[in-house]
Amino acid sequence: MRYGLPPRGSPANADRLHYQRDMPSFQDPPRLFNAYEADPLLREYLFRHLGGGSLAEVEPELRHLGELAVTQLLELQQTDRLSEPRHSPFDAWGRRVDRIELTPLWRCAAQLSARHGLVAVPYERRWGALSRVIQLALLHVIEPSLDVYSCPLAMSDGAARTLLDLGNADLVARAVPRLTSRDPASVWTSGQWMTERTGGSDVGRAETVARRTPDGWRLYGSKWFCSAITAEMALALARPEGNPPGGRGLALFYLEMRDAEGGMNGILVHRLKDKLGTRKLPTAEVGLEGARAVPVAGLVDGVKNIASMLNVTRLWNAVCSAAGMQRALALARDYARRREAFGEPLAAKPLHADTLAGLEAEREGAFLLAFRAAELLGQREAGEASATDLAALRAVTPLAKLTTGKQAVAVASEALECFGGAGYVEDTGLPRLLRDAQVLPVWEGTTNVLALDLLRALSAEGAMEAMANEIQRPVRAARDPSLRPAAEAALRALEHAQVWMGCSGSIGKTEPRSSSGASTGALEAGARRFALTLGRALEVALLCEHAQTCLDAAQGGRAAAAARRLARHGVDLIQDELSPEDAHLLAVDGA
Ligand code: MFK
Repeated sequence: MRYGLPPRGSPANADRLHYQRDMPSFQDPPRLFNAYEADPLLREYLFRHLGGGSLAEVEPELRHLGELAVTQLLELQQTDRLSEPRHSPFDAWGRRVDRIELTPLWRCAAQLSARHGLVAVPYERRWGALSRVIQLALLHVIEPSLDVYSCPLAMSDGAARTLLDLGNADLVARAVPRLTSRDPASVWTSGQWMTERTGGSDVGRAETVARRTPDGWRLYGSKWFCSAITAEMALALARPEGNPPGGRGLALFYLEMRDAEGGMNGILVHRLKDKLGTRKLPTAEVGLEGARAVPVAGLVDGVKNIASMLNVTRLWNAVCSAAGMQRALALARDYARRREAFGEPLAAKPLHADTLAGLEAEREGAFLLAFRAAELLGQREAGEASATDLAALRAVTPLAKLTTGKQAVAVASEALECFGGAGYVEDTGLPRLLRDAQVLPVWEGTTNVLALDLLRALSAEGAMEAMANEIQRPVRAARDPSLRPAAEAALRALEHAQVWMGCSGSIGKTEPRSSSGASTGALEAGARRFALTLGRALEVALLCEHAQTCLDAAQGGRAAAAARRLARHGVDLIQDELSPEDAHLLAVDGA
């Protein structure tokens, strides 16, 4: 189908017809093709991991979703472009109701995602340790057409995982079957209520209080970013009265939005946020005025207890980053074949082709990194992860989130540029790609917060060794001489990262210390460069491994070209010494 059609008979269409009569020629809009069929990397990857038999079982659903993504859903996304969720605090007679009206596509996405088990698949575990990979492959093909309905799905998945991990039997029995239901009529979604005015990254500063009353716990305070406020339940952090400050003094609570009579559970929706992107997603500021809640696992360690949820939503974030890149590139590539400039299609222009090739290399690396994190989580959930795998999962999750989030914004920005002015015009539907990408490095932990999280994760015993193994194993698989330079770039970057962290030789046991003997402050200042170096090294390594299997199966040299190209973009970003001059850059007056 054609991308960018305005609704028939709308004023926009009338304008367009008038415009067309006066103009000598028109631009051919980009077209999208089946999101599964037209993604060779996804197909190769799934074949490599599932083999022909299991892939044949899951392929009809991938094809179906891949088709929906570029037909009805895309059409709805485009015709529905301007609608946004609406909050009605009161009914016509002044009663407080806090009704949220969702967009048509969101209502459709809720049904569709339940029916296709976008949350359920890893809990049904039909494909064993690969169930996560299959769930996220389904997500990958459909996500760019869901208008960020992926957000409530990610949080619901994270809530189910957290409740199961923490093992509160009553809450598991009540919520998990609903969160993982395939029945659109009874399925639940969950919110994740952490952020307060006092802190988004520094969650430990939360001021919401939990008070024990004769009829159970009640929460008082406010939450500042409650995404997908239409959820039926939420996991929230609050400080039981008398607890100490900081993350350890918080406890994790389960609450439901409505009471048994259907009224609000002591929860007020103050307003919806007016955001740069994710505009279909109703994100609310919420007041808690005695909301009934149940402690999930004790009365302390809330931050630690919600970590399972964060790790799942961070994985979703990485897959959504990869999926968004694929959508932006599919549009840009198709447009390059249609759009002529200076006498030939853009695709025939060496500089334009070079730009697209570079973007494709970035997206292939991002895809493989995100799915590596999925493989590891799937192994853990199936009880098949070794201690090394678990350490790798702890590190690869923030690594995948932070690396792919940055790539998603860069690729969306470049892809828009591939359309010239059209990429800057709203009714092409293209600017949304960039706006929605911009949230990916922000929520669920910013790049810097995750870089610090990675440093901490890697300082645990055996963790850096597990990380090193993640990079060395796929590199070893890449035997073809044409892959060696890229594979060696990944290894060199890893070695530099190990030396920089002071881990070379006595991995994991040393206190983090830079190779220059720098202070913890210097280590912290370099954390982002260190993390992105490991992220890119792992992407190149995984691409080399994938390329080798493609070469072995005579599937062509695309993946090998992507590996070489990604390596040429630069892997090692670490700076051994911080320049004392940097202090000048921090001074507002330049002194
Ligand atoms: C498309 C996908 C859609 C995604 C949906 C998004 C919608 C939701 C929108 C939002 O809600 S955005 C808000 C998300 N907020 C964050 O992601 C918070 C970012 N900040 C952090 O991650 C900080 O690092 C952190 C809050 C965890 C720091 O808090 P603390 O109080 O300083 O905790 P600390 O001391 O670092 O960690 C406490 C314990 O938790 C430690 O364990 P121990 O007590 O045993 O030492 C940590 O090791 C553990 N921990 C922390 N992060 C962990 C973790 N364990 C496992 N995995 C982690 N990621």
